[in-house]
Amino acid sequence: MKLVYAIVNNDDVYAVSKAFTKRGIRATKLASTGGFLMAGNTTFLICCEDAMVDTVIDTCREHCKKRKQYVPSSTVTESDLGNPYPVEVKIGGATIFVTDINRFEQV
Ligand code: 2BA
Repeated sequence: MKLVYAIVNNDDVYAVSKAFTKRGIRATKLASTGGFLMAGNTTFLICCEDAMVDTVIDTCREHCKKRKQYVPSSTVTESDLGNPYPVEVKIGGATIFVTDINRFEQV
């Protein structure tokens, strides 16, 4: 079994949740915050059979959009402190980690 962590933009959460449910994928949603932009995002925890992992990733790929955002250049590098122009940051789709599960119990 695997545990998939999928960090998803809040704007994509509804579509991803609906698609997981339709495909029989069980998930827990955690409210999370990106360390860089310090904006809210959502982390899905999905424990599933190994054979299901690709379906989980494909579902995220289908429903998570890539976005651009502009941030002050001083956010990105200390050497740019004097630069008045914002810097483009590309966000997402989803950021996904897959880990092994040693034991799964529901008691
Ligand atoms: P944030 O940390 O708020 O990052 C948002 C976007 O800002 C990132 O998009 C990336 O394009 C950019 N970014 C992040 N750190 C940067 C830096 N030091 N310099 C320049 N640009 C930077 P994504 O890569 O798509 O990440 C979206 C969200 O996924 C992140 O939000 C964070 O919550 C999570 N994430 C991404 N990579 C991670 C990792 N290696 N470990 C844990 N969480 C991660």
